[in-house]
Parts: sequence; C-alpha cells; structure tokens
Amino acid sequence: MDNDVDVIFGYPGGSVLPIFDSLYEMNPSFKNYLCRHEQGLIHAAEGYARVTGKTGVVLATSGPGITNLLTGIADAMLDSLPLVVIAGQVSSAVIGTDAFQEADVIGLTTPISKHNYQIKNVADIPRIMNEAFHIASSGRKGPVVIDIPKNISEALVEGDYSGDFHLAGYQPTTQPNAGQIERVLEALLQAEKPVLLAGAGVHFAKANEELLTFLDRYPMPVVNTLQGIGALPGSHRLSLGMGGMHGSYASNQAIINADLLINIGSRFDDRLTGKLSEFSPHSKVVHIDIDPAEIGKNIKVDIPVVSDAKLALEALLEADAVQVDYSDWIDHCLAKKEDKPFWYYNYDQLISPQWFIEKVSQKTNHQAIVITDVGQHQMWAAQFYCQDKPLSFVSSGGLGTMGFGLPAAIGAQIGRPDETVALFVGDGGYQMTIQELATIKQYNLPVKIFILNNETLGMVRQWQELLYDEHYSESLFNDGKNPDFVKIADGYGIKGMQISQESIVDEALEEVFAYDGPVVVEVMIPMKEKVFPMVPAGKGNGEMTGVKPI
Ligand SMILES: Cc1ncc(C[n+]2csc(CCOP(=O)(O)OP(=O)(O)O)c2C)c(N)n1
Repeated sequence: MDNDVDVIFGYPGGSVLPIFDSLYEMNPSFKNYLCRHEQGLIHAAEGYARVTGKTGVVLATSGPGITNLLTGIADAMLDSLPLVVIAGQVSSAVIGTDAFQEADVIGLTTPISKHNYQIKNVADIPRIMNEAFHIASSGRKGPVVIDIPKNISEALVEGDYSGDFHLAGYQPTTQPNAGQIERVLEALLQAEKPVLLAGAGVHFAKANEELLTFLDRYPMPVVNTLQGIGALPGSHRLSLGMGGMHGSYASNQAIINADLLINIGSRFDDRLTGKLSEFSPHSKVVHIDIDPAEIGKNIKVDIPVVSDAKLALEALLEADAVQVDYSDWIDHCLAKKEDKPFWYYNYDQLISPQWFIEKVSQKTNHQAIVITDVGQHQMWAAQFYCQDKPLSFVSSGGLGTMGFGLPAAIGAQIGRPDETVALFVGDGGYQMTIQELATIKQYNLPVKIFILNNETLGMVRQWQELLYDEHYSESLFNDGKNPDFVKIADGYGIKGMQISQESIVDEALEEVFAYDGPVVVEVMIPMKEKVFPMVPAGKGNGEMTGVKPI
C-alpha cells in the first residue's frame, strides 16, 4: 500500500499461506487476481505494467510456484518491464537441505532479473520492499525478485517500521548532459537525411507529447521498433512504420541511407538491425537511453545521451531552435512508403489475416489496446494494426514468448478496465496458456480474443518453407490435431464463434465489439500465408525479400 499498489497477481501455496492469510484478514485496498497458472500471473502483471506504466506485482509460492514464473521474469527483463515478484521460500532452518518445494531462487533468478533479495531478517521487510519498488521502476525498469522464507513471513516486526533506504551504488542518471544536448543540436543542423528511431523508452518515459512537439520543430521521418509501436501515432504523416526483419521497406531504406540516426529508447535489437555493418552505414548515431550499458553495445555511437527520454526531449526543446529543412528527404522517404507499403494477397472468400487485422484496426478506430502472442500473427498485427495510442501495443519482443498473449491481455484489461482490449493469438501459443480463459471468465474481463488459426506453428512453418525444403518437422496442427476452440470457450462459459468467410467478417466484428463481455473468435486463415517483407537471417536490411511487387 505504501508503494501505491492497487492490484496484485497471486497464486497460493504452503510457503505463502501466511501472506495470503494476512491478505484475507486485512481486507487490503488492493485486489488480488488469481490466475490459473503462475506463468499466467506474471504475464498478466507484465500486461498490466505495460499499459499502466505502473509496477506489476506477483506473489507465488516456493519451488514450482517460482520456477513457473521464470519465463515471465526473463521476458520482463528483456522488455524492461517493472515488476516486483514475491516468492515464498521454505523456512530459513531448512534452506539448503532439499526441503519440500525448495528451489534456489537467488541462483535461478540472478541472471534474469534486475535485482533479487532473500530476506534474512523480518525487520528488513519494509526496507527491502521499498527498495524493490524503487529499483523495479527507476532507471531502466525491470523485474526485482524477493524471496521470503516462511518463518520470516510468519514473524512479527517490532520497532522501527519506516523502511527508509539509501542505495549508494544505484543512482540512475536521468538528466541529460548539457554538452551532449548541444552536440545533438549541432548534428541536426549539419544533417540532410536524419531519421528518428522510436523505441520503448519513449513509452516508459511517457514522452509521447514531447516527441510530437520535437517533430513539429524538427520534422523528419520516424521509424519505430516493435516495442515502440504507438510511441508516435501510427497514422502520423512522418511515421514510416516498424523497421527490421519484418519491418517496412521504407523504414529500412531510410535508416540505410540516413546521415543522422537519432535513437530514442531502443536497444538496437538484432531483429531491428539485421547485419550490423549494413544497418546504417553512413550515419552519425545519437543514442538517447537511460541505461548507459546500452550505449555502444551493438552500434558505434557518436553522440551518447544518458537520460530519460522525456527529459532529453525537453532539453532539446528548451534550447534555441536550429533552422533545418529536411523536406526533400521526407518526401523521398514518404514516396517509398507510398510505393512499397505492407501488402498481402487477396483471396477469394478466404480471410487474409492482414486484411482481417486492418478491419479490426478500422473497427476500433485505431484505439484499442492490442495484445499479441508470438509468431506470424504478431508481425501481421505490428504491420497492419495502425496503433495511434501510446502504451497500447503489448507484445513479447525480447524473449519472444509464446503463451504470453492471453494472460497479458488479462493484465491489460485489468489495468485499463474501460478500454477495448483486442488479443491476436496463434493456435499454437493460445494452447500454451489456454487455462487463463477461466481467469477471464471469473473476473468477466471483456477481452476480444482473435485466434488466427492457420492450423500450424506458422512462423516455424514459414522458416521450414524458406530454409528447410518444406520439411514440416512437428509444425502442423491440421488433420484434427487442434481441439474445437469454440467448444473450449463454451466450456469455460465464454461466448465463442468461428469465422472462415470474408463475407461475414463485418457482421461478426459488429457483434463482437457490441458484446459486453469476453468473446473468443476463431478466425480460419490460409495455412500457407507468410509474413513479408522479410530480411533473411544474417543478411542486411537492404536485402529484403517479398517487398510489394510493382
Ligand atoms: C515458448 C516458446 N516456444 C517456442 C517458440 C518458437 N516459436 C516461435 S513462433 C512459433 C510458432 C507460433 O505458432 P502460432 O502460435 O500458431 O502462431 P502463428 O505463427 O501461426 O501466427 C514457435 C514455435 C517460442 N517463441 N516460444
């Protein structure tokens, strides 16, 4: 409560029963949501953190409880999501004896968390809790794990309960250095072909307004990363869309030909850069990032700015404007966007997944909170849902975790209860956390779930088609290997429907979005559809295949 928590995601077990019992007795001001699997808990907390900007809190028991959380901890670490994960532990006296449900939480989580603690003394609880929330939500955000032995959670604290702390070795830099800001302005003055790369850091810093003001003053083409979707409205004139492996031709070409690249809050992930030496070979690089360890990690940086994205943009805007005119370059990049947009085949009657996602985008006025799982549908959603709102595109980018989508949608709906949440999920990933339909039902969360069913592990199948001579090694769910998804929805008490004809899509979407509750829509799509364009693995972004034919 001291840390402004209104929601936790918790699953009980022996080692955390004292905590659950306290919650029962206390009638706390926050609500606990019970998912059906600990992996569900943590992805829900990630979805919640992503759309609210607040810290997601998870509570699970020792042993299998915490090991079921590991995927989500690693996922949150790579996507810089603030989480406090509280795990029960066996009693201090039996730690190290292979006691029932003992797992080495510190050993397991050290490489995948921002920080972790094992509480040794009950008096340390208030301080450690406050430190954990501070560390999770400051600097580069991330998951912090707290391991609480059962005897500690059963004990009472006496004496000083202030929880004051002082972290001498942890002082993230948030303010940009004035000299660096000066150098960025000089670079803007000298540039003829600048590109702005918008990453998740823009969302985390809530710098969306400042970004728009900056672009008013210094209009230039903008490329976004997967996590940066919505940092600038997708329908903004200067937006070239996502860059990288399945990004737009215009984005990749703009970066390749730029003479100045201003990266705000992206970590130059390899899915974005392709072959590093060919990524942006002629540009001066400005990298604004709150994490100094990111700067120079993958790409040689000319002007580093260690700072919160909002504060850096504010500093750039406070300085006197330098006179720039990049209009020829902007026209050149926009012409490429016009000529070579994302594209797809139109089938006669069958539903193209890309067309379907465009329909949902139009139907929701580009304003829904979009959640994806991982696979082809994820890339189609990134390409074809024109997201205009910040903090409203939630996807597992760094770890690429199948099974993320359904629980993340739960957390997102809980975090922003009055908004429309639309989940795009593949038939493979859906089955990894399908049990969370029970959570959706229990709390009547009106999530609209679109299973894009190609009866295959589509992204794997695509790679097998392109690189492994169509050897479909364990990637097909056709011939009755998939369950009846409509009946499963029904079994959980959720409205379900299947659509397989283009002609009924409008009517179906009308019904789905008018319905006051959760709906599962199984959308049958052509099995062999691929995600294009694509930069083959190991190639440079100039070597895209599947660009729109003329
Ligand atoms: C937990 C996990 N296991 C395996 C993978 C590897 N993988 C990436 S995409 C993919 C296929 C996803 O298939 P599906 O969920 O049906 O979505 P589609 O690609 O068909 O849209 C697989 C197996 C992964 N990303 N995550």
